[in-house]
Amino acid sequence: MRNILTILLSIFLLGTACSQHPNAPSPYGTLPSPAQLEWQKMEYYMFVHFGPNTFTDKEWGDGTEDPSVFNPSDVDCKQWVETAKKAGMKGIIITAKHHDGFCLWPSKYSTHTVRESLWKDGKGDILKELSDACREAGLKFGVYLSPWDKNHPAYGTPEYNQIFANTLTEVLSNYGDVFEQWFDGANGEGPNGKKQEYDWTLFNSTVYKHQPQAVIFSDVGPGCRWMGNEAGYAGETNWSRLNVEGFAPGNSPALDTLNSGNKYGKAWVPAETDVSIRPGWFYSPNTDDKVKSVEELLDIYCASVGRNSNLLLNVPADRRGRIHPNDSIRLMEFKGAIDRMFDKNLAKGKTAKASAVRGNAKIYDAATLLDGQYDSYWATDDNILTASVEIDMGEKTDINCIVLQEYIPLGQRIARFSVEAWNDNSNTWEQLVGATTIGYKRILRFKTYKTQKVRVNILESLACPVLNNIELYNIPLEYIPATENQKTDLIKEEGDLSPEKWSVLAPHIANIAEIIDGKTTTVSINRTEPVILDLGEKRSFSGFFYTPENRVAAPNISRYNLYVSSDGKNWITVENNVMFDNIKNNPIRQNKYFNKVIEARYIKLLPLELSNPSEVYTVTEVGLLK
Ligand code: FUL
Repeated sequence: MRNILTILLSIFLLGTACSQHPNAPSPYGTLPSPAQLEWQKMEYYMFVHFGPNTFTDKEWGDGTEDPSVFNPSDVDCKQWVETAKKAGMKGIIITAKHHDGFCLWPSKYSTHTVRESLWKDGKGDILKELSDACREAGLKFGVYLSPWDKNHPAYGTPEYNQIFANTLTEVLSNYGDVFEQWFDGANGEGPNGKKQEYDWTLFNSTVYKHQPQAVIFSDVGPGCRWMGNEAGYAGETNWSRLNVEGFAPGNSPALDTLNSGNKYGKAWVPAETDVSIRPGWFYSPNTDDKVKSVEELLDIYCASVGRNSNLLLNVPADRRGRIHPNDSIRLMEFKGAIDRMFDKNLAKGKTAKASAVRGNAKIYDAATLLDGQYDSYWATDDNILTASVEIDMGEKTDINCIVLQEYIPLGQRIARFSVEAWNDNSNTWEQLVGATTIGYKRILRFKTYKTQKVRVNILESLACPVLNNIELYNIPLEYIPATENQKTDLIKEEGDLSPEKWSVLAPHIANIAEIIDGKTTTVSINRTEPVILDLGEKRSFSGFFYTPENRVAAPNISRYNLYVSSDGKNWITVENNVMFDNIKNNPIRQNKYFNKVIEARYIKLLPLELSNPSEVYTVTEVGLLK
């Protein structure tokens, strides 16, 4: 009897053992929090810049503007929400308070708010209208607040930090759930000429107290990080890990580190790509015809969402308080293009096999890559760091795009991979594309290839690879860039004075004429030397422009004096100690209009300060505005 019992027990135990799965892979490195994972799955959401700058053609207000300039004629936050939703976006982040200190809600900690404006007789509240509209439509609501405040009298004193924390409390406890708190790290002078020492520990703890689930954006997180430029391009290599020790917002690691993260970083601080649909962040009628093209937006999408980063696309509200038709039409075209690209996943329902499967268990096999389930994944045994997956589409098919996803709840592991296609003429695998990191999502576009089988090779992984999704597409040819990252610089604009008779009198360097040739080449000039133009004759003009070198790390002019003269000897100061706002992070052409039309033959531009320390400064182009 005892023997029979022992045998039965053994059979039972054996049965249980066989039906048990091998353990799931242990997590690798630091991991996303549940809030960061949920945030990453949002992928694409809207930034709205709105405030006094909307009405003054400025990128940075100086806090002295009369609040009555903020007077939108027809605010409709529901229209923003509807536009964002139709564009496929999952949320909206609003500039509740920009550097000018103006609050889009009637804050009791400021006297520079919607309450002091003419809008709705001072009774309006943009945060209320927008958060209500978001909630109603099922979009998430987020807030941008700049600690830099050029208006607040306490800015630059120790008291200001608590005032800013109170301001945060107001915003974070009165408008429902906030999915992201966007902290601008910019730190400049306030009304008393002083900079503030920010208390980030206080600011972050205030956010978590009122919105524990909020993801905090700053140069260095803790929730998500700036990816180092405002042009829309996350690193080709992009780790979600970052070493943050010793850094703070405004005092961040090198820009290329922000762009690529740290392979062995200690904190999980994924990248967010913030970029504007127009050249500047705020609405201006001057940029109505400069809304980015569908091709540019697709490149940005593939270089952000397609490179393990979320995309925060800025669509400014216009002077009515609505999204301008040029932007909303473009957004719908862009959404149409994305839908067409990802309309038919050619791998769906097809078969996949892997060179290695964890414990040979079905739950980790390659079929999980094609099942559309986020939480089912392919993995190998712990000691297998290189492996391949082969997808058989059953018949020869044109493909030119692949989407891959790592299962990041277990960490980011893959450091290098390649994609190959089977060539049945030569009976060999041919490489289509190779890249480094995958992370939450990687999208790669390549030249169209007709094949029945595609192979993904994991060539370097920091722990056993864990992938949960592979998709294959044949996207319309016009959505494949000739060369990735190719961008055209429109240097000439309508309204520029024609430079035919001009010459550059100083500095005396060989290629100096390139600063007025209408092309994108950049010239480096000794930092003490001004640029002097001779227009060949007296001309009248109402402003000038400076096109910097289009690189965040370039030593561009950030503060300048401008003089004019009729004889080249006696100079009149037209602009004294003026800034090119935000030129460091967004090095685009700067148009500066004077308050009156000027007549002169000679122009002198003297740099006073550069956006990056250097002995030389860079100029792509200078010119005059009609
Ligand atoms: C920067 C600001 O200085 C710009 O004006 C803009 O708001 C951008 C999103 O962040 O730091």
